Amino acid sequence: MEQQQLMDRAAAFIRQCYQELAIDEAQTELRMTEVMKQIVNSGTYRHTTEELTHGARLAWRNSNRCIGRLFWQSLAVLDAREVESSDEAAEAVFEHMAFATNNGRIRPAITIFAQEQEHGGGRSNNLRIWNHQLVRYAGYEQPDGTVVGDPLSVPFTRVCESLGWKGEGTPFDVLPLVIGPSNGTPAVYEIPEELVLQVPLIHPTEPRFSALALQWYAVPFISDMALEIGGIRYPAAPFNGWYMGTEIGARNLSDVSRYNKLRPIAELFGYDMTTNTSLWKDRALVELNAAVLHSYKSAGVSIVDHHTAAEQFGRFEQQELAAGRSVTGRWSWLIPPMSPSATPIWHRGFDNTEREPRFSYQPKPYS
Ligand code: HEM
Ligand code: NRG
Repeated sequence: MEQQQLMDRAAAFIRQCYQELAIDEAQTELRMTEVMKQIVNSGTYRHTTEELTHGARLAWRNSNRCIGRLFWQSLAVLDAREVESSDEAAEAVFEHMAFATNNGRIRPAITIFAQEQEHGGGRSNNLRIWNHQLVRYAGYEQPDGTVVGDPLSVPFTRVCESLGWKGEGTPFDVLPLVIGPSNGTPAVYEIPEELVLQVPLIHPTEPRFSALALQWYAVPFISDMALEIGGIRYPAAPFNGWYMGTEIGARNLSDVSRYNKLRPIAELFGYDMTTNTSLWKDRALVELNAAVLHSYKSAGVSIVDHHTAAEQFGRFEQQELAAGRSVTGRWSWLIPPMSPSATPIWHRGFDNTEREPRFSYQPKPYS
């Protein structure tokens, strides 16, 4: 990045951060001078713990595709910037998982590893977490082209296998943690079983539902996005909240290109699948999503339904307006994938301007 651009982004962040944290003008100016000096002398600068914490929370607040932003101020920020080896990184990731899972009372958290050091125009060779999420199920393509497990995980599962990992071959094998430099051979770690809380799916009124042998993991930990704060990039910054039920029931387990379970569910409930007009897919979706919410609640695992999440998003907007800020958002992601027009979000528009601090996509470290 051009030095001038870095300085501009750093200045904008420091101003916003210190103003929101109610730090006085004199201290803000002092810090501004210090940051500019660091940039001139070293080409980059280092965030204080306070800046890192607030910066990560702002990145959540600015996540246009996230409906869960009401709780942005409660994000726990774990500083792992001193970590250098893959082994230490895996240790930090495991600590994050235990803290966040909290026996089911999920705590939103982020672990932030070293910032990117730029050199000679290209990107440096920082540690990356190669997994899309810390917990995901493997996908194995069969000779006949069908997939056992999660079809979305097929390419990454192949990477794991090429690194010497071998799964049991069930539809719900938890993939290993893969950490390494963006170019070079990574290390592979089996995630300790006690850190992977999972929920077998049961239905509130149909006992035969459990015969489908469906399950999902408790906590979504996104681990492949970069965090950008004031012109500084953090290529490894895994974060988690809790699930909205529809992510599991109206996408992961029901998409035709994922676990594709609407047919077996409709069969179990005896819906007429010879005609679209019986709405068997819609009915199966409702029962599957009811089962997801009921199962997580019964297991004591945090989850939110899409109606409550939409209400909470409305409160988030009110709260931001009251603080004198506007809310940005991406409509096509904020609407839930089930009954979207039954939420207020459907009937509105959003300004999809992208603000920094933010979470951004980055190229995969494998091809
Ligand atoms: C996206 C809900 C916490 C950052 C989403 C999506 C949902 C959601 C439903 C859309 C996902 C999709 O359609 O695939 C929630 C809920 C949370 C929560 C219920 C509970 C606390 C967080 C936290 C962060 C975050 C803690 C970051 C600190 C994001 C980002 C995206 C997103 C960056 C976009 C992901 C992408 O582009 O793939 N969230 N979220 N969310 N959320 Fe949240
Ligand atoms: N749809 C994905 C997860 C995306 C992020 N969702 C959250 N994030 N709830 C899935 O696995 O279904 N979060 O940080 O809580």
